[in-house]
Amino acid sequence: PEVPSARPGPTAPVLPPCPDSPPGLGRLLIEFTSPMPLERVQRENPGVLLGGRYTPPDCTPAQTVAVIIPFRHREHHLRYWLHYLHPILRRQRLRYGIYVINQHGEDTFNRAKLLNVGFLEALKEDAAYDCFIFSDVDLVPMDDRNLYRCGDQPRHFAIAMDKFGFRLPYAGYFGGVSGLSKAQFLRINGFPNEYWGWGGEDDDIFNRISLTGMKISRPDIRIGRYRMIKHDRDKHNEPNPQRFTKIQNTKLTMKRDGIGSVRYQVLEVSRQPLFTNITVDIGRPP
Ligand code: UD2
Ligand code: MN
Repeated sequence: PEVPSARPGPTAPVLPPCPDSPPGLGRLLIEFTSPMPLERVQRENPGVLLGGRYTPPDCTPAQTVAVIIPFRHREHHLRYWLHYLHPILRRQRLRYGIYVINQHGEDTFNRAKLLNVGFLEALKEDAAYDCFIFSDVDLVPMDDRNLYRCGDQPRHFAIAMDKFGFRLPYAGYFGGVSGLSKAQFLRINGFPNEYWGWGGEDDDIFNRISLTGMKISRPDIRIGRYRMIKHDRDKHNEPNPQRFTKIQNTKLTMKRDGIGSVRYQVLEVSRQPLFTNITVDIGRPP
């Protein structure tokens, strides 16, 4: 094999680029029945650094990926997510960090606003992040050929879910797990801050992408398969009755409502062994 011929310094060896299609990926067996203590997940992932950071030891990745998880009271799901995703992301040869954006208090949940906070706070931690993967805490891919990376168009990863019979529920569906480069995210002014409660925010994001002339890229339907941990609707995340009218108005609202207008207060940043927890006050619906 060819050896890279850049001048290696005495302390920093030059590593070859990480492979485009890493070896050893394929279908996975995913189940949520055996208990999953956090201590076990930590033991199984010794290579992960404080705050949930990881860099492949033997190659140089093209991107630095921030995984952003909107969160409140789902510790049980987070343990499964960390158990499955850390080894997957490692096998995918990614340089990454995990950010759990925890909504403080018991006011109405706001998924998209938490994701905006995650984008800004991850960049404050490391300005090198150039790819952002937004994932529900309860979604685990069933095939690790579904690479958690950004491309030249926004990416939708969770396209074939067990709860939808492994089919795309509708053409404009963009929920669950999605990924945008920093430039793509800024181009759509980030995500809406004004969707309180369940639903609609993913469709608004889809509209933003279409309205700025981008096209969604998706994996093969046989690869983009996911399991969702079964759950009831959470308290304080009732379906938002305004969602149907709001998604009709994305064109008008996206210029003023987005990453440029998000207001919040970080209450705590805590670097755990497998993730960084950011607890944030995002206010409440008007
Ligand atoms: C669907 C979408 C989701 C989002 C949502 C509507 C799928 C697979 N996912 O999820 O992306 O568009 O509809 O808002 O279609 N969460 C908490 N605590 C809470 C409430 C929510 O942590 O109290 C987080 C958590 O990461 C969860 C996510 O928000 O996975 C979405 O909420 P959900 O799982 O209750 O909604 P679901 O499954 O209908
Ligand atoms: Mn869910």
